[in-house]
Amino acid sequence: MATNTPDYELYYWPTIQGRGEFVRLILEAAGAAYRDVGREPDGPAAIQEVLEGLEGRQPPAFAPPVLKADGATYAQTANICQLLGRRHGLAGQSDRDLYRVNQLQLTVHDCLTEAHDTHHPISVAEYYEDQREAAARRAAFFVEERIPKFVGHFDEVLSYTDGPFLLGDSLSYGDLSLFQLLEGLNYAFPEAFRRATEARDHLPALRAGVADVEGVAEYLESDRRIPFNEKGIFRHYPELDLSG
Ligand SMILES: N[C@@H](CCC(=O)N[C@@H](CS)C(=O)NCC(=O)O)C(=O)O
Repeated sequence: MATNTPDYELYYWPTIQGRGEFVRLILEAAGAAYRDVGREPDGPAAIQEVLEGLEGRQPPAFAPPVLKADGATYAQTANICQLLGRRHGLAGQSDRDLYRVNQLQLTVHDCLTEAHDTHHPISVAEYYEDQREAAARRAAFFVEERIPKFVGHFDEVLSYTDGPFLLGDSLSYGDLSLFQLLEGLNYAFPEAFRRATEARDHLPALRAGVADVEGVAEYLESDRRIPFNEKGIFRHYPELDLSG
């Protein structure tokens, strides 16, 4: 949501959802005013500056996404999500809630990393096409063993309240991130995801509940939501999915 007086600046690659999407979803759900700087004409140069800590006395960040808030820069997706979640009432009511949400967030990131490594098991610096053999081996374990294990875990975690969210009817930033992960798995590995979720009651309610949040619903329909594509973390290569 770009306005003249943004509260936040997000620095992330302009053509993919990637890890930036976990940040965007919180900003959109919160109705926060932000600039998606990477998508502006001088975005790549701005990202480089913020990564190198060239703006004032900011320490460098290892990799995007980076969030600028109140003149300070913050990196690491889970860290940014927690910062925004706490500021915008999306982190529960207590320390116990906060750590529970963070636990979910970090598990989402564990799965995210494994999903990424299916198409880049050897090196992020090389093309998928140059590591296809290793990718096929890696992906086979992911779709057969890891997707069912993660998905089963998330469903069970959600079963401890009346739902639809981790903390019951109170949305947290962990729910937004779990939503994004599930959308991504569904895009990249539709057959494995279908099989892993067919007997799961709580995940469909979570997905529907998040998609129905006012700011999220509007965002998902907007052109600010970059479609999934084969440059991002969740890539649909049919040869890496289970066969139907
Ligand atoms: N753990 C970091 C990982 C950041 C990361 O890997 N960013 C990717 C884009 S999604 C990147 O540009 N990495 C560049 C690199 O690792 O050299 C986070 O969650 O923010």
